[in-house]
Amino acid sequence: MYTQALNQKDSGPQVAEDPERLARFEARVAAEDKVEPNDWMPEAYRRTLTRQISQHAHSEIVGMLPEGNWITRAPSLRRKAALLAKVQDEGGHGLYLYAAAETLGTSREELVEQLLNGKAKYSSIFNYPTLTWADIGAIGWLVDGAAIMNQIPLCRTSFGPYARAMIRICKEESFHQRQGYEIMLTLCRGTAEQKAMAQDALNRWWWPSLMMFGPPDAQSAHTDQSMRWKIKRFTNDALRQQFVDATVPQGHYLGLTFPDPKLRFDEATQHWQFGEIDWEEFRQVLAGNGPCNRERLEARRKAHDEGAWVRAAALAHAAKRKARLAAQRMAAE
Ligand code: FAQ
Repeated sequence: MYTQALNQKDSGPQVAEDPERLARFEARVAAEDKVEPNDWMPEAYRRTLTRQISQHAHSEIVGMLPEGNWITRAPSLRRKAALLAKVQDEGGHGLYLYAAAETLGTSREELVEQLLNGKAKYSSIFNYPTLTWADIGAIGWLVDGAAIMNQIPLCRTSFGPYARAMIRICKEESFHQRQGYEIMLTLCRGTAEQKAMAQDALNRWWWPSLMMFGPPDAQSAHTDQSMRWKIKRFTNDALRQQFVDATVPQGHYLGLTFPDPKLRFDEATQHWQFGEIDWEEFRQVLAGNGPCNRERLEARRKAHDEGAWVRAAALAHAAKRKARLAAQRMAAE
């Protein structure tokens, strides 16, 4: 039932909830009490969390692909070791998040199936190609930087397992962001050719990074309800603005120029104002027409098929272990 509902809007099929239970639930959320898997929760709360957490998990897993492309070509052993560790962390984040989503009643197999059959979304950002080594710097600096801005507030999200998973994830993301910025700094202090490579990476990753925060608030289907249930703590536009304010001075420190002629600091609001985001590009990427959508899903499907024997072996091992433990218990009784 939950799986069927996963891709429907929260405003979709409404389950008539018991008003008293609903009021008690809303009072708990308002009092900053954490909701735990065995607690009663409205179906729409379960549905939107399953949607958000599983899409987040898929993003981590698909997000390993653009960087994985550079592990064999990292310019030194130190860079290779750091990138390898980062990509492994992302695999780990996906696993914590699938585990958190499973506590809401949908199995990991079903969630993965939704990714592989194209029904579930994953972050738009991972449908762009990594053309040069500087892209690895730009991903760490901008993509992980945007991810942290969005995810720090999720450490206080109302659903306990998601909030707890996010604490560790955010610590690791912070290392990822720094390693990216350090790559950019090294390139910007290098030769003119290296600095040009860093500038080109910023030019290509800036706008897609701003799109990571999701559609403008006025067009966001889920923000209002998710804010009321304290799943989201800030709106998409508020986080996007925080990211721009934090990142623009970092780019200027690198000596780089942002690909936005309208970018300017507004003394009155103390915020960086930025130009119009190309939401048509965002819609196209979500519709499967980004530069790498097909390639990413094909890579995931191939990895899933090639990993079938690992899953079968793990299940067989678990079954043998369970039988052995049961036999030992029987013998001891
Ligand atoms: N891409 O009503 P809203 C990372 C969809 S992890 C694709 O605003 P919501 C780590 C949205 O799902 C990056 N789809 O939705 C890393 C919904 O569609 P649906 C992932 C998007 O949920 C770094 C529809 O548009 N992070 O980067 C996107 O309230 C480096 C309407 O949108 C998370 O998932 C998008 N950018 O707010 C890994 C964080 N934006 O489901 C490797 C957790 C929106 O109705 C390397 N998620 N959509 O069919 C969130 O905070 C929220 O889900 C938002 C969207 C803010 C992403």
